[in-house]
Amino acid sequence: MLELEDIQSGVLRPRPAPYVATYIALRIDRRRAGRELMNRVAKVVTSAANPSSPLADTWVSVALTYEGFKALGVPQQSLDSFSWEFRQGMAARAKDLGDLGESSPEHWEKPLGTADVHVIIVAVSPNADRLEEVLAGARKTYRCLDGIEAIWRQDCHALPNEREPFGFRDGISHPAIEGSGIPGSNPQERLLKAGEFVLGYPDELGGVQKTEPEVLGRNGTYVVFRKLHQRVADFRRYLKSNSTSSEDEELLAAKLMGRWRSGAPLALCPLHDDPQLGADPRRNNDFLFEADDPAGFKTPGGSHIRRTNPRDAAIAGVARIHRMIRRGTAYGPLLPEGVLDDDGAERGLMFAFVGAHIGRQFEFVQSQWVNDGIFIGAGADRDPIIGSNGGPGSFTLPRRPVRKRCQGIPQFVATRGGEYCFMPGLRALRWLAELET
Ligand code: N7H
Repeated sequence: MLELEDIQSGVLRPRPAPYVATYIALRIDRRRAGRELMNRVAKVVTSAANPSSPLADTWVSVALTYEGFKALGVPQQSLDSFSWEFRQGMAARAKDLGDLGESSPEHWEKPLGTADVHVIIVAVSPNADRLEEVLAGARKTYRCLDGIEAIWRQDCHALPNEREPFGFRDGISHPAIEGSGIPGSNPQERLLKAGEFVLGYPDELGGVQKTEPEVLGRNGTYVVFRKLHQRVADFRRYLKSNSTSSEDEELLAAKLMGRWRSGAPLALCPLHDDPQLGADPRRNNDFLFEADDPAGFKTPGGSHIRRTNPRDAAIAGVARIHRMIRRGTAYGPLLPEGVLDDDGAERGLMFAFVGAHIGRQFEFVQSQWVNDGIFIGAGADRDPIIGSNGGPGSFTLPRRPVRKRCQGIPQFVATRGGEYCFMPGLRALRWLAELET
């Protein structure tokens, strides 16, 4: 059984739709203040105990970086029991993640990627009033606490058309987790072992991740935050200049994503959009690839959703051990419909990954599936939507009688910063509050 009352709500619960969200980064200048902060946040953080209650759609979560654990005075033996990638931090992993050129840490929005970011508080709600209410509670935990400094904030909000900045419906596909009480979105996917997403439980490989002491890691998990800027005008111009009509443009967008912008999957409606299907959570993720579409004539092997979750498709490796929980929230203004020139505004997604294995989940997907094509026999092709390439990308569109090669795909997404964090269980927050080192 999963100890839901000890797991933070933000770990298991999909974000509401529509939503508003705020991310706040804190620096701990005094160890004692940091411990008092842990004591206070343990009282405002919501647990996953009510997995289906609509009220629990509003939540506050708290996560710490490795530097944050150090600032609290967590003993070295405990620090060493966390995963290697977490201890390195995201900025140190930049080369492997493809964060090069404009996306490299020296260009990141400060203080992201620096040793100053210790704690990240996230508040999510279906509407602005309730967000403000929970934020007021969250602020009380650190305001007037000498030795805690709020150093960064990011506000996010669902766009007016309920799509992400490129115009696609997002937040559709989620893995189903044994014991969570939250149904997965694909009825054809077997439940995943809880240890894939929460420490202290058996995972798909039979291992159980533990920290020293066990209470520190149990019911907690890793969270990867990435602020990803989206070049919407470039994306639109690419579609336009590689299509002969607006229908053709929409089909190309769908082929790059694996879904129409409405969310309807090509696997279920390959020839035309079906907005009703796209909006129907009982049907819009109910599909596999292999039996029906092994060669990718419907959903190209190189499309964003088939790369990042090949489901049952024949690939080098096993897809189940690379599943991820995602929590994307959009920031910045909508680029008005039809505008093809960049207006200079910052817009994109605060991407959040949740999982117990940063290495074989997030990092693997980012480096082997997003930024490489070898696992699907597609050579150097990268993810056409989010591939980071430092040069023009390419994409293969399986077609009869001959495949089409899309060349010169610009990089549509740039990394503005990010952090590897750990989101402790509620008991662990109290353990941190009571540290005496
Ligand atoms: Fe992606 N987008 O909004 O255009 N993503 N993603 N992603 N993504 C998905 O299924 C997007 C990013 C995954 O199970 C959809 O919810 C954008 C990273 C995975 O079928 C859309 C960015 C990584 C899935 C987007 C971005 C992933 C997925 C379809 C960056 C991992 C589920 C809607 C700015 C390293 C696949 C849905 C499945 C789906 C978008 C980033 C992974 C619309 C804009 C960095 C696993």
